[in-house]
Amino acid sequence: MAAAVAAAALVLGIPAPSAAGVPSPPGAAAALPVVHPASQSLTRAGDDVPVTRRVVLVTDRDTDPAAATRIAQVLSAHGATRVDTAAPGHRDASSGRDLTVLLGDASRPDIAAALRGTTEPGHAEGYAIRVTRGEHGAGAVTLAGHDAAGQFYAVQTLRGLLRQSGDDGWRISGVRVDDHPSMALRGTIEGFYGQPWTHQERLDQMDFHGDVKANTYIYAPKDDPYHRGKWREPYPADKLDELGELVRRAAANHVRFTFAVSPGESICYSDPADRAALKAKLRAMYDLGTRAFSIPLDDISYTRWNCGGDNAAYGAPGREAAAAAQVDLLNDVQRTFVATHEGVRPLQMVPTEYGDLTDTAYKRKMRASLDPAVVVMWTGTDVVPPSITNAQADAASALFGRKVFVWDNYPVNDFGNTSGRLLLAPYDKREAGLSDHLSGIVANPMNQPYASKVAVFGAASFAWNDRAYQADANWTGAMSYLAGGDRRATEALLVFGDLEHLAPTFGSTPWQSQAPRLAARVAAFWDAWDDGDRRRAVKALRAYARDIERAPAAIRGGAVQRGFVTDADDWVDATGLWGRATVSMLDALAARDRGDEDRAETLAAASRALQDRAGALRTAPARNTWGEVRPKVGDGVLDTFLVEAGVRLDLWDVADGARNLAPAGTATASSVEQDLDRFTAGKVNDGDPATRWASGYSDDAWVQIELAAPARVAAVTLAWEAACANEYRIQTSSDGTAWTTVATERPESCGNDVVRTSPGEPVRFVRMQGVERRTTWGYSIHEFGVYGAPAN
Ligand code: LTM
Repeated sequence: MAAAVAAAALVLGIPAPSAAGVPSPPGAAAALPVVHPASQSLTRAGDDVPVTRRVVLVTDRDTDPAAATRIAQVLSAHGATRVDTAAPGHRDASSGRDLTVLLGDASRPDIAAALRGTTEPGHAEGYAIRVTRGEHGAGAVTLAGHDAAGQFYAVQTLRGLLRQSGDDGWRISGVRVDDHPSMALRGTIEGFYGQPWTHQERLDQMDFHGDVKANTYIYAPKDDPYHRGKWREPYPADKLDELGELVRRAAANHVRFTFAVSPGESICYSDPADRAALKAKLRAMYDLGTRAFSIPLDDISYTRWNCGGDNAAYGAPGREAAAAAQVDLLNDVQRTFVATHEGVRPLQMVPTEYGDLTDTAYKRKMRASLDPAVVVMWTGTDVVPPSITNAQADAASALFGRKVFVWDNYPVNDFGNTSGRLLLAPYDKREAGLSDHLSGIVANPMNQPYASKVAVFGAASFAWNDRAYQADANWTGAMSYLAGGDRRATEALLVFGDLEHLAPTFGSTPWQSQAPRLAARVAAFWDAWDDGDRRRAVKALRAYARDIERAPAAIRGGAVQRGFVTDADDWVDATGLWGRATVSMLDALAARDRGDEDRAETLAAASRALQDRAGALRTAPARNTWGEVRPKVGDGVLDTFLVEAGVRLDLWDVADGARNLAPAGTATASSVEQDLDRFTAGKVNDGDPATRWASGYSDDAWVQIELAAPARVAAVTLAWEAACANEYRIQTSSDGTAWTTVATERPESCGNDVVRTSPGEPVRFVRMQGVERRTTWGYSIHEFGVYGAPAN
């Protein structure tokens, strides 16, 4: 007998459906839908089929309950007013006109017959979909899972196959899909320092993981005291209740809640009581339903023991002895806990040497003695690697004697170089083919869970199908997902995300650049401006600046997930101000170009006031370990543009309308920090705000530009890195030998300095001569601008 499940079945608190696929443009009926993660195979099989008001959902006892609940929810949100369930073979008078959905195991006879040539999945977590149209025009959708997870993922893909067709309601693309994950482990490790996510945020993340076909969430928040410092102590009852709810919510989304406990700061490896305490902690989580466990041993000292017993058991402290002690513990947990408890997956661990490719006594001991079943994590060639290649993954796997499991430190923002940043660039620079060399990838997210979804959406998509992954298209898909498919909000998020694109490493060179879309527009602006095509230049950049200005309203307009808006609130505020400042400055340039000097001055002053307001904003409350800091927005691109535009206005009548002559000149310096290629003098005039010159560690260091031809110089701009000067001089010379000091500066803070000079006699050389450093490092400058006019 058919049973109505419809909307009433939505009891799990799963969020309203949103785009797993990017909406197709109108009129593109026959175009294949874009689905994230990309399916292994998705081809057109026939016409699209309508979602009818009544849908018959055919299930049996092997149908995954989570998949059944989700499909009912998806159909109800896309035009079905009634979803009736029926058993296979059941016939119902009206079903000939209604959409029929077969959901279940691929081996079920009605499903196997309906697949009609669509490849049977044959792969863990795999599934097949076949959409067909019957004689009466009614559709049939077959969702066939290799296992329960496969059924659930078939439903997730179906969300991306829905498209609205005018007044006609919703349609399902007439496709055939054959899909499975490329990597067995996909998802996140909540492994950052600073304020852990809240319980509600984690529940939401479980639903999100289900949406993006991620099957792993590792619970390892560094600042949960019971995870590290108080690892021996059981969780208090209320916390345990929360964890239990989380485990259940994870299971309802086919996510393996993976419980991690990190005893390395205080454990006595050889002490039976400590081992028993550790296993008791795991056992409590097992009793809650957890079937996956991890013992991270990162960020601990391995050159001292926590007890005298370990000295007796493993010898004097050192790399090899530390590995021996860790192996002893891990093998014990794997063999006497994991292997003896029904359904538990192989133990995971994070080695103390997790972020390099150097063979050491520690790694040799690990690969020789660690139980082969234990899964080993690795962060790449560094804590935050600029990229991960197949060759590196192979090398790491060889070092640890098994395919490593990547702990990807992106988009985590708990370290100094991320201060004031949301990391919203797409997941990128991981080589296609890594699925052959790794056991999986989990992303370590930001303290801001909703904002992390941009990168995690990409990481999960990459892990599902690395060979088909396209960073840019996926980025749009991620924003569309956060915006519930709303086009205007999606566009606003892309504009906003571009301004939060910079992704730092632990070193001085970011691995993702700042605001690449804006930077390209700014470069085009100055090209057109300097070519004399000023109106066109202003029109084009102003349109984008207006998009920046209006992004906050679109982001806060209602379509974007509330949690994202909360996470990004301070950055969104700052974005609005920077956008207005940019529009105002462009209007000032346009007014000056029209000859309206007064209006130009008023508008430039308004822009500067807005820049000051934006610069005065602080993130509050601070979830991160950085404390209260300025939310960074397009830094190095937006602020640099505004400085340059301001200088151009200031110098309008000076030196025939000064322009930046530095890029055509040659930079040299007294010294380069550790003679590193990435800090050479040429970085100050390469036009790239992400690069920088850094000097040796002396007060009298200098960097200079030799101009292409003698010029009258009206201003110098310096974009300082954090290692700036307490005092410096600007000097000029016609021959590079005899120098004249034209300005002495004592800046209050490290930022963008604009130094006006009197354009007197033509000079060939302009120098920043250091007098006193602000830090123990040298001097460091991103860009050195020389504004003037060639003497001839
Ligand atoms: O990366 C690992 C394995 N451990 C820690 C993380 O907990 C931390 O979030 C990241 C980023 O700061 N760095 C680490 O070393």
